Amino acid sequence: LRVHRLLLTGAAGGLGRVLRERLRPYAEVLRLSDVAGMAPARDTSEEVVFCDLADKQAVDALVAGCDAIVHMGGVSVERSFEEVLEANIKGIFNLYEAARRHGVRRVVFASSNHVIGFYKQSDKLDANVRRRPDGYYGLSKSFGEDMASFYFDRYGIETVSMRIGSSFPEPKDRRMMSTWLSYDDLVQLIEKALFTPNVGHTVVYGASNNRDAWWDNHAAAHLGFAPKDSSEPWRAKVEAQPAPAANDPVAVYQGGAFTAQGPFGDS
Ligand code: NAI
Ligand code: 15L
Repeated sequence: LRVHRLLLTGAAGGLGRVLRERLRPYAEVLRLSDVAGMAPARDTSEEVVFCDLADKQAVDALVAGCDAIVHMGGVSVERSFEEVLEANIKGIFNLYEAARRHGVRRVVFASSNHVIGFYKQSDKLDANVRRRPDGYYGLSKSFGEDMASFYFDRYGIETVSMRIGSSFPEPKDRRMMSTWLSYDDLVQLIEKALFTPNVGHTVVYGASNNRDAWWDNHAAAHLGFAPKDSSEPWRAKVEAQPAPAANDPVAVYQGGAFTAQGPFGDS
């Protein structure tokens, strides 16, 4: 299964650089966009477009001609409200408005575990729990999920919101033993999110098949996402690190350190 032109935002980022390679099989043309520097297009299968997500006109031009969008761009950690407002809140509005105007039917949105970050690590969650964002960043992802819901109900644009845990080459700490999402499993999830019919607005947790899982994806079973990797091979290495105090936010909350960060800048 392939789309003709697939837009990848955040293409210069940590996951964007991985996906630039790994999404090639799913599109005839991959349009890559970011505000940060990107390598030039390697051939006619790539288009490289510098674009600030907060710039409505630029986003409109970016989305024109695309058949689907994988939206990874934006502020990806806790920052001042003003920074988050530009890149993530105005950014996702600009993106959905452009999708509506240009007839894009499917969006894959990089939401985050930080929309539910204030749950305890002892809680087990499915996609229907009340959100408990753990900062301005988490709030912006929460807004993004509502934006996706609204654009489906009003305009029929379908979205899969992936509440990504921690997607890095390997789990780096005890918390990530539960939240880790391997790159292979991320790519599988995006493939399912792009090509499963009739997803409406689906919320799915993006984690590998980790032993001490916090999240239950039964509400997204129609995607058929079946993660193959696990954090287990890194257990000994991670547990060799000094353990945090039992009352340290990194050991208490699902969102870990994000629950205690900031305020930053103007906020
Ligand atoms: P990253 O910070 O490495 O990449 C984000 C990219 O967005 C950067 O290249 C940045 O230049 C770009 N960006 C920021 N503001 C922008 C703007 N105004 N206009 C255009 N581009 C802008 O983050 P990473 O790790 O690659 O994450 C990708 C996405 O996945 C982000 O949306 C992040 O919130 C989300 N996510 C990532 C997780 C992870 O474990 N890596 C976990 C949960 C969510
Ligand atoms: C996120 O949402 C961030 O984008 C990423 O950098 C990690 O901090 C991740 O969550 C996490 O919670 O580990």
